[in-house]
Amino acid sequence: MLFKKIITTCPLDCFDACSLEVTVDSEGKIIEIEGNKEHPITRGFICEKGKKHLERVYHPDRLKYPMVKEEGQWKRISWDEAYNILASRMKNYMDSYGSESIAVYNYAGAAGILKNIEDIFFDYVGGMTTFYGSVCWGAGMAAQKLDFGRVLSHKPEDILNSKTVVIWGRNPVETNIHLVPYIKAAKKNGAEVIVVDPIKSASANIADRHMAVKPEGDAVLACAVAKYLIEKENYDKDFMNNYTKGFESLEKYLKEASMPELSKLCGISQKEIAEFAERIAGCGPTSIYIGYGLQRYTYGGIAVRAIDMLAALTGNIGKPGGGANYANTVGDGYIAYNIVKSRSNRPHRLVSRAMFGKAVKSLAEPPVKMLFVSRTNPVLQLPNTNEVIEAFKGIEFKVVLDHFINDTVGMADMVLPVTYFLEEEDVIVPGMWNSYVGKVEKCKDRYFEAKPEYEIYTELAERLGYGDFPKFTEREWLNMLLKPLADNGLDLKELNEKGFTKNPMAQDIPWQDKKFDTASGKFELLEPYALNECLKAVGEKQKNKYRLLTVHQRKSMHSQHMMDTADKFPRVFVNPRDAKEENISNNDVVRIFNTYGEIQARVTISDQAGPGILWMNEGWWLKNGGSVNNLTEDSVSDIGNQGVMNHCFCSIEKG
Ligand SMILES: Nc1nc2c(c(=O)[nH]1)N[C@H]1C(S)=C(S)[C@@H](COP(=O)(O)OP(=O)(O)OC[C@H]3O[C@@H](n4cnc5c(=O)[nH]c(N)nc54)[C@H](O)[C@@H]3O)O[C@H]1N2
Ligand SMILES: Nc1nc2c(c(=O)[nH]1)N[C@H]1C(S)=C(S)[C@@H](COP(=O)(O)OP(=O)(O)OC[C@H]3O[C@@H](n4cnc5c(=O)[nH]c(N)nc54)[C@H](O)[C@@H]3O)O[C@H]1N2
Ligand code: SF4
Ligand SMILES: [Mo]
Repeated sequence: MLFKKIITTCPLDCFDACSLEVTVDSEGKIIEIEGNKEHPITRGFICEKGKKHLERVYHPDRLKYPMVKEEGQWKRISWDEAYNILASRMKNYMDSYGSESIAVYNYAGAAGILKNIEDIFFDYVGGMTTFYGSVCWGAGMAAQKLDFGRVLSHKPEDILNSKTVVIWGRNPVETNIHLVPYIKAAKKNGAEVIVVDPIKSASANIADRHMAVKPEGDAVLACAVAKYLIEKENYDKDFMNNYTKGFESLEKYLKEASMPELSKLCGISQKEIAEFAERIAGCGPTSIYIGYGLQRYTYGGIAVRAIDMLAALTGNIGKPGGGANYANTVGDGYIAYNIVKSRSNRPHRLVSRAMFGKAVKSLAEPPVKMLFVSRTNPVLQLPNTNEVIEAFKGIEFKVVLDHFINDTVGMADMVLPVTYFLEEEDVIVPGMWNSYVGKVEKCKDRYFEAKPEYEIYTELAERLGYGDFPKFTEREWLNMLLKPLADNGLDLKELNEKGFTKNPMAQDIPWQDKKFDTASGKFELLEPYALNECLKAVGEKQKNKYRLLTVHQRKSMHSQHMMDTADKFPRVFVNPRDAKEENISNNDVVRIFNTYGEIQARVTISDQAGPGILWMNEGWWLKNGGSVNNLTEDSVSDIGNQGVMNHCFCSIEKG
């Protein structure tokens, strides 16, 4: 039998953006998916989710046809019928209530740039209800934009120049597996690896030191370390005096702060604070890898700004082996998403993503009558699930584009089956860590009647009589979208032939010239009043006895790979002292509840987190006892309109 090998790229919302080698047999069936050994960053190994693409693309439960719900049952319809229903509903709602009665909710479930056709289409229509803000990384993005002007990371290999590596609220062993060999190599090179996380995570297990900071305690810890270094005069005076804005007032504020109070607030002893400070300031370059869990809090922006401040103070900005590495949005502004002119020039009505439930419910003029959902599972993944469900119930017609019937599709009136990346041509321009652009190649024929989004929206435009919406092929769309990157040197030939190529906008060591993209051109330090507000709030007494942290897990991308789990209930990890106090044993089923809702979960007693902290993985389906977001608050962070899902308090009791 003859086999074909095709190079493509994993589109999951991941730091890594792995290059994949797909083996196809002579019948056109995919028989294996492996890592592409040629890729310099992802180097031939992939995670179990990457392997699982094979199972999911041929999964018997995959959606085969468009369907509508009639009396609670899904009924197959043709694409023709689907378009007619969508076009006539859209026209009716726009005529009777105005275009804002149609809402469009999408997210990052698949990373191909052509997947954003939906935004291009609805920007073209104009005047819809759409969503701003983030449930992922928004506070930290806003923070680094304030400090640096842009959000950039050092190239992965630069970690080998570090003498200290701080993994701050990030869990690469689960979420960024290709960073791990680099961390291990740095360690072999003599670097000390320190993990700062309330949970003794899998990444803490490969570190030399774990600092169990209290949840929301990062800004406080960073202040304590900065205070120590300023008082010892052990900081980069040249950088602070010449390349930053706002140091004088910050220095004064930190000098006046009380070290014993800071130490108590963040849960790290003064001895540990001093050791950490000496290590990151006095032993050669320190790279900091900042994660996203620590900014899903009310003061998430301040937390990241305070960590950036430490990178500045210790002279680790623009230097080999340094860096405050949060994300690497090198492609931002270089993809031509604005190539189609709006037919109406109407701006969208914008609603907060993290407050979806209460915000959508409150919209009156006009109310939302129709909702498009794509590349996301908002019923599970948005904060305050019960409010999201209520909002969904109030919307007359909901259509979801997906591969499977998940909890969001379950609440919809129509579902459209989309192709899997293995059936598509696309390009991925990663922005989290890996800075190689990846090609997505067709490896197999489409599954039953599944269609790619670009085709769905082109055909819908036709039904709506929008004659000037372009009818491009995949290749034509991609060439147009990539033009700004190509104009800046993207090697399209290499991309098409090898399946990946370096993003020409990527930098090995950002900010080497110490010229920042801020208004002042300097690194802008956080203001004492904002810091003060954060410190005061963190010190306030919490409402319920337990904090709940919901973290990402290796075996699933959010809810996607939890579809087939055999577990009847989610797992909750409880500290032995709390378990004893609540009279809870291993494997007991417990109720976890607060004012937002309740879930049932099965207990694992573990001392990975200290007393008072419960933790679970996110992504559990309603059929498994409930979304973890049944318990989370739908409000936003200080900056960046970020959901605050880790700012969560609850009670626990036996089943
Ligand atoms: N409590 C709590 N909540 C969280 C988080 C947390 O840590 N704690 N994390 C947050 C974060 S960081 C994020 S990024 C969000 C993620 O939130 P979501 O993006 O909603 O998460 P997923 O479960 O990955 O859902 C993606 C959906 O897209 C579908 N999909 C995959 N490929 C395609 C495609 O090509 N086309 C279409 N149309 N659909 C496709 C998948 O089948 C799946 O249903 O969740 C957030 N929610
Ligand atoms: N396998 C897998 N990989 C993924 C994902 C996935 O779902 N599964 N999701 C992808 C996406 S969309 C994202 S956004 C990234 C997220 O990647 P990460 O940021 O690495 O993961 P998180 O689980 O969001 O949070 C990281 C850590 O923050 C810690 N944390 C929580 N609160 C605090 C705090 O107050 N202070 C400190 N210092 N730490 C705290 C948690 O305990 C956790 O260990 O991962 C991506 N990669
Ligand atoms: S999910 Fe991430 S680590 Fe796994 S194969 Fe895809 S890109 Fe690679
Ligand atoms: Mo995310």
